Amino acid sequence: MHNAALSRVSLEIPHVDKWIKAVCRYCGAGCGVYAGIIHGTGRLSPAPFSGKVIAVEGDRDNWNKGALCVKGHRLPAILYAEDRLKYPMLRRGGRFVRVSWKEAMDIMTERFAYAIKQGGTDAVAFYGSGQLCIEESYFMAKFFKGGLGANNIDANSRLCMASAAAGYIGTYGKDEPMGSYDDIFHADCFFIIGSNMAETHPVIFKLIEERKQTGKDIKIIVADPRKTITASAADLYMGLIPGSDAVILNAMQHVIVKENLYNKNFLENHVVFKAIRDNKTVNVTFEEYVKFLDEYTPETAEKLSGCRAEEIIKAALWFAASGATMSLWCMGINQRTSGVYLNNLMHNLHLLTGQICRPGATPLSLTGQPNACGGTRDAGLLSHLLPYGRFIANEKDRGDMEKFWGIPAGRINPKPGLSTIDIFHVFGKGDIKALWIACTNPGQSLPNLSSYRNGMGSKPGFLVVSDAYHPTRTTELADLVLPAALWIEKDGTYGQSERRYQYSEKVVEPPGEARSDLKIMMEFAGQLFHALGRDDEAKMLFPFKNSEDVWDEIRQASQGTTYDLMGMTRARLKKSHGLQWPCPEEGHPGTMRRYTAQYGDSLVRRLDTTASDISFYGAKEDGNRAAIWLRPYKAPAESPDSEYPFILTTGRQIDHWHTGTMTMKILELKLSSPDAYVEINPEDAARLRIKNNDRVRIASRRGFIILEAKVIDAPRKGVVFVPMHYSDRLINTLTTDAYDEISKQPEFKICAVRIEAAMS
Ligand SMILES: Nc1nc2c(c(=O)[nH]1)N[C@H]1C(S)=C(S)[C@@H](COP(=O)(O)OP(=O)(O)OC[C@H]3O[C@@H](n4cnc5c(=O)[nH]c(N)nc54)[C@H](O)[C@@H]3O)O[C@H]1N2
Ligand SMILES: Nc1nc2c(c(=O)[nH]1)N[C@H]1C(S)=C(S)[C@@H](COP(=O)(O)OP(=O)(O)OC[C@H]3O[C@@H](n4cnc5c(=O)[nH]c(N)nc54)[C@H](O)[C@@H]3O)O[C@H]1N2
Ligand code: SF4
Ligand SMILES: [Mo]
Repeated sequence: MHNAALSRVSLEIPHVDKWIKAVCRYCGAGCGVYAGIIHGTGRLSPAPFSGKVIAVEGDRDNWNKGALCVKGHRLPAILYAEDRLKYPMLRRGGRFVRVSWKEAMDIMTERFAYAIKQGGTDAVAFYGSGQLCIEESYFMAKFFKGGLGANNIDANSRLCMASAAAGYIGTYGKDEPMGSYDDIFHADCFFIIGSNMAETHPVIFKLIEERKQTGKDIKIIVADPRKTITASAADLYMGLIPGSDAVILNAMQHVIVKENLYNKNFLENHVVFKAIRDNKTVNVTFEEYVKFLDEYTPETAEKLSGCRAEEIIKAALWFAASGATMSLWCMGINQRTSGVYLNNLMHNLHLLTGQICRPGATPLSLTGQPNACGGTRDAGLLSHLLPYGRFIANEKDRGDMEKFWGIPAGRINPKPGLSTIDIFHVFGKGDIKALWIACTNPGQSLPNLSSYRNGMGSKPGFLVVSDAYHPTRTTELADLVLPAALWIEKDGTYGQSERRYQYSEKVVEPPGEARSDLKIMMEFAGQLFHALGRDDEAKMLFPFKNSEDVWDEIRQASQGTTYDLMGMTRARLKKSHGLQWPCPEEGHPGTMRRYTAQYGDSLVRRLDTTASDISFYGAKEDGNRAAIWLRPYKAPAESPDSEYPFILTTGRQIDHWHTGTMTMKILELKLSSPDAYVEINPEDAARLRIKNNDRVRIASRRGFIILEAKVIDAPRKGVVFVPMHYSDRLINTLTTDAYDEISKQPEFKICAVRIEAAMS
């Protein structure tokens, strides 16, 4: 079993003087860590290292039980990279020059105030990240939506979790998983689809490997068009054609119904059936649902998906008949023009079989970034959201937040703001005149990149970027670059994949004049309000001195909602190894499994007085019942044809993090995965006369790049894979920006390309 990437061995460095509790800053698994610093006074702790972090250890008392992956183990080096940005830099005459913070803030204020005077509050925008702390995300949501009445504020989670969030809301009325990592220890069948978790959530995957090794009859199903490292652990591997998931998921439901393996009792008590007819949502009967599934026979599914009918039947039977089934999915499902439908289909399988709301039986969408859940989703950083499950488009929710924030009724703009792709589109045209990007690198990570890079580089609008490094593929396009504190150079709270909130201490000072994002945000908000002649209001809206003050307001904003964080005081979070919401009172242990009173959700009885045990209390309008949706297969935005005969899919490797600004600075990681490549199946390679390590040209309708070929029996025939991490090979110049019409999440996983040997 693949385990090489993981290590339980801590770096025993003798002269660490103090270990301080924090959280890994990379993936949404959210491993607890301890950072080891030295004082730099003794023989074994020489002065040049004074006050520096020299090691990390996994937190043995946290869910990860001390384990970290290769990236986590090497975290300290990201703090000390040579290209750390230490001072604000302003573009003057085509060059970046160092300026003071005062100059930087004055210019930024002037440009944003000017934009608002010219074009109203729709003319300014903020593009944030699932890697900002909760306090930072909440502050920006309040500043823009409550303070300015400006909704053009979104985050990179739009590229990542938007379909998952919309899927949960559509099915249960509320976002975020009901289950926990603990379910892994109780599950008998794992259905992993569109996730290469051995490389992307390695420590969670390790728990699955441990469960498999208990000697019990544990089944693992992996559905992915590539034979990934994750797939090598599968008892049943389904190498589907990219884009065909809906056919398989509907065919699995078809089999479950035909074989009478569905849970009638559960359906009667907890489920409604829904469909879209004439652009309206309507409730339908179980019989109509069964009729809808008629056409999705395993044989039809075989034709469209490239998986054998027997495999589909086997997957359905294992899923339905196991003692407890847990499914896990990620970008192979979310980054799709049918992403929301696919998320609903995942939930359908659990509701149909009653594989839900008990230990081991649960759907769990894996989140990508360390704070996509806590920050962008829960605290309301996305352009259609308000904090803690409230929506911009909902009048009552707007009223509640206006009252809570003490602002005049009607201040919050009732029209949801632009989503990521549209913000960059409009910025390019000049209608957004000032844009601030923080903690994300869209100059590399947006799809259909060339058009958006042109927009960011052309100068009708003013572009501010705060990042920890310079240059990046985004800072190089900016007018003003602000130096940000990174990871444990600032404190804050993070919310990860299983609703666990964790506080991360500030351990060391940032380099040069770098500041925490929160400090930059607070100062900018104060100055902008001053420039707009609204000093008094600023005092009322932003009474915060530090992140703890913001955290206290956040808890109040969540009070009484289904997220209730009142029990998570800062003092308690400091001592604990994370707490799972809802956690309504100080003595409350947190909630491992939602929607079930028997397994510890205290909100069930409070929000649904008639419930004996399970209640989907988020779906009040449907009588606290979750929805099984009739969701037909939709073809991807682009399919292969004679001109572009291959499907390009893009994604991740274990060693690197997204755009590589951090991991490419770490010698072992850089040496382990130094250059971009394209994975090609041996049969395709032979037909194209391409050999391993040959240079190939790969082109889509939008652009081309030259890469080394890696001929490997991983992608299925007709599919090629390129990682997203390499800043000198921008694979996103090829990808499509077509997006899901509900979630507005783009289809990074599928576009049509042509491949040929490159002239050398
Ligand atoms: N090492 C590392 N770990 C990370 C990250 C990182 O940058 N590096 N980033 C984090 C973030 S933000 C995210 S969002 C997650 C992403 O985590 P994952 O989603 O696990 O990673 P990806 O490699 O993007 O894509 C997963 C798989 O989807 C498959 N796929 C492509 N098309 C389809 C399809 O049509 N159907 C199905 N079923 N599968 C398909 C791909 O072959 C790929 O193996 O990782 C997180 N963890
Ligand atoms: N082709 C392709 N493209 C994709 C994807 C894909 O699968 N395929 N996946 C998409 C997904 S799921 C995601 S999440 C995005 C991720 O894409 P990005 O968010 O653009 O990638 P990161 O490299 O994580 O960017 C984070 C930036 O913040 C900086 N930084 C780090 N810490 C701090 C801090 O504390 N403060 C500030 N101000 N800056 C900081 C880093 O140096 C870096 O430049 O990419 C998307 N793009
Ligand atoms: S699994 Fe994710 S959170 Fe854990 S150490 Fe690795 S990158 Fe960090
Ligand atoms: Mo992501």
